[in-house]
Amino acid sequence: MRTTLLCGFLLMATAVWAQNPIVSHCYTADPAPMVFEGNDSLYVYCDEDMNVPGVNDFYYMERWRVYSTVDMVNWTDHGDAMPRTAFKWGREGTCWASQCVKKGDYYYWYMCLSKPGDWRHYIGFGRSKKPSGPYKDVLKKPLIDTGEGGDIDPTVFIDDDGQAYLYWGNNKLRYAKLSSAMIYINTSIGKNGIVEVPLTAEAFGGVKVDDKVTGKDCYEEGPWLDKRGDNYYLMYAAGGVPEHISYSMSKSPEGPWEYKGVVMKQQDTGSFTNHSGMVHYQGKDYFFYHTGWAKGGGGYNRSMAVEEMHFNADGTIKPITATRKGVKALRTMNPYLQQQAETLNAALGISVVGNEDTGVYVTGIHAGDSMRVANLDFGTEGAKSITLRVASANGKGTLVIRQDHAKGKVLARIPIAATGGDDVWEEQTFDLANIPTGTHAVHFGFTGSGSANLFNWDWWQFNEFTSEIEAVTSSPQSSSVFYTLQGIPVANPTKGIYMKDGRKVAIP
Ligand code: FUB
Repeated sequence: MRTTLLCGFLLMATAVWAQNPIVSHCYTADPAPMVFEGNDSLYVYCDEDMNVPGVNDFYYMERWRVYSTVDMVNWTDHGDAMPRTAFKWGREGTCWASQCVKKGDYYYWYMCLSKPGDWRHYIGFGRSKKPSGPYKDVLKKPLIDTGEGGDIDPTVFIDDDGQAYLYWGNNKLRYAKLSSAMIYINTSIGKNGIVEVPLTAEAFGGVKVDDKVTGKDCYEEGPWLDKRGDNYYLMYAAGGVPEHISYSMSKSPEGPWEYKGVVMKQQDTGSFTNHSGMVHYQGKDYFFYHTGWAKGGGGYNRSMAVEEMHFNADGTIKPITATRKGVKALRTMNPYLQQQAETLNAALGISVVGNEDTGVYVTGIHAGDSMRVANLDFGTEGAKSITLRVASANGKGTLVIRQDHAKGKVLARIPIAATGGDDVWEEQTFDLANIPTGTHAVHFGFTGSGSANLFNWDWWQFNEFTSEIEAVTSSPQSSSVFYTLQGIPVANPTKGIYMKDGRKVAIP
């Protein structure tokens, strides 16, 4: 009995702290993290492993996806930011690794995919004015085509002098300098602008010939080029398959590279590939990689994960272990602000899609599905109600909101009435049966009948249980104007808390 109790307690503790994988409602691979100047969020670009019946023994990837976070534990899914079909020359199911950078007013997302009738990959890119897209193939043809294959896994890095470098390659490592407009390569170096990096033991720890590794290590694929201080880093998937992550350093983005060792050794994470990226965010360094850890996951159904990374005084990287625990939240989430339903700590069963009218929203909701949002600070007074923006064709779904986890205290049981269609959106406010106070995760569970989507969900917002808000919300307000909490109309509100449409809103 004592053992059972202890095990239960440990399991619960593990569940509470497990933050990896960072996305669990779909399979995400080849993470490329990025922080853009002037933007508070950390973005991760990736490709989506798709679980397609009959295609179980290889990759099938039809799109790239973008996620962002401000707290490292809740991740906003930005939907289908770049479908394969955006590349008219692209082959079905071949959307592999990518990385996005910003230059000037544009975001440039470099990725690799095949052409119809051809299994070789080519590097192309999408351009957008927003980090979450939509991205367009402005070149309308591959940017990189060596004619030899292996043109996969682009990493792009803009040096302090503004010069952008593109590295890539499987079993060969190549680089090119991008033109200042980022859409061509500078042909003045290497062979037509492409330089092949010698895969020597000094540079990569060993060499691989005919799949046999001689020496301690070798370059395989998935390069990541970055810089900290005066040091340039090249991380890569290493050692053949199954892969681990190793790295080399240099004083120049063009090398020569010096092998420095293993960053993340091969571990049984359920994925025989690994693919890494590093990023500095809110004073910490983070290492992103992928595993087979999501439910039903494996080598072709991978999931992104993150760990904190640390450097030694000489710039070398301290080895990192893949953990289920992942990283700690950087801050709490405010439940009294409108939060997108697709901002998730974990989810099962649901899908995230988007369209021009609604933007991104949660759909594919069925009985037994669930979503979780972590670290909501309800304050001392707590929440009295929740407002949802939902659309439902059948009105057969019920949302059960629980505190902390799937078996936690029920905060509300909300039948979602039919709104007239899956695209007819309504804002509905429901009182809570229990008042959450302090900091908690919230578990959204779904019950209902039938095999059809129960409802679509755009956003939610808890409403605070305070007399101050009661007093303000009861004052008459125009529907289109922001007011200060004292009731003074504000034409162009800046950062702060305001009243709009009779509700308290915050402009971050
Ligand atoms: O995702 C497909 C391929 O698997 C990537 O391009 C490689 O880096 C490996 O992760």
